[in-house]
Amino acid sequence: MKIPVVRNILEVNDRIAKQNREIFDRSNLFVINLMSSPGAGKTSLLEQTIERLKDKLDIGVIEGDIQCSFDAERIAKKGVAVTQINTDGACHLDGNMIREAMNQFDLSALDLLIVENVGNLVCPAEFKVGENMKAMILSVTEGDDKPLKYPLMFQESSALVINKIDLLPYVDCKVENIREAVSQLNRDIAVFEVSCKTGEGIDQWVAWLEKQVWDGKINAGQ
Ligand SMILES: Nc1nc2c(ncn2[C@@H]2O[C@H](COP(=O)(O)OP(=O)(O)OP(=O)(O)O)[C@@H](O)[C@H]2O)c(=O)[nH]1
Ligand SMILES: [Mg+2]
Repeated sequence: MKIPVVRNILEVNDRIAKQNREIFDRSNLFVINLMSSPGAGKTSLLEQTIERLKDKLDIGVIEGDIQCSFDAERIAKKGVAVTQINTDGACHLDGNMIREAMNQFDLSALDLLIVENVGNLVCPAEFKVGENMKAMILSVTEGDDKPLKYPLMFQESSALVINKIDLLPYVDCKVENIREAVSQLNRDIAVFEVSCKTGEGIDQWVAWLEKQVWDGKINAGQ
């Protein structure tokens, strides 16, 4: 008897992610997959971003966490639609999880859907969810050696947000070293230096993101 074996989990996931993307495209919805290590500042960046963009764009957020709904509660306070996924141990989101969560939104009423992935510097970069682009955060407390030690996420991302620059005087991390390493891995990546605590640099990131959304919508409409 021939037993079928699904050899490539990533291949199956890619197929589901592609279907998700087709659904998002039909709603002319731009989707960003936001990734980082635990605690680098994903939810903090979302709070700052939503504050500045919510009068210009209709935004929805999918929060991915192993457990709890703390982050979804923080985002709900900003007055945008949010759904929490609890992965129950899985260290990344995948296409199937997003398929479930996206049904909770009126997709055609949204311009931008932001997926906050599970905090992890490795696995989320391997699993597409149907996004238009991936973006990542590296906080300066993690160290400037991280791009070369964990290259995939830096290679896959369209934007790198270097966060917690208010802490630079206290940590042995040089932003020039991060920039140098990242430029070796991904020449096209847009790099921003921000502090979600002081607000420094956030406007530049938000302006770039808003442009991506409108450009994406124009391209989808053509
Ligand atoms: N000093 C400083 N602290 C920050 C900054 N950004 C975030 N934090 C703090 O870092 C901690 C983690 O921030 P979160 O936004 O929850 O990080 P996260 O990446 O969403 O975390 P997970 O979802 O658990 O992976 C919180 O205590 C934030 O207040 C920053 O720019 N400067
Ligand atoms: Mg978070």
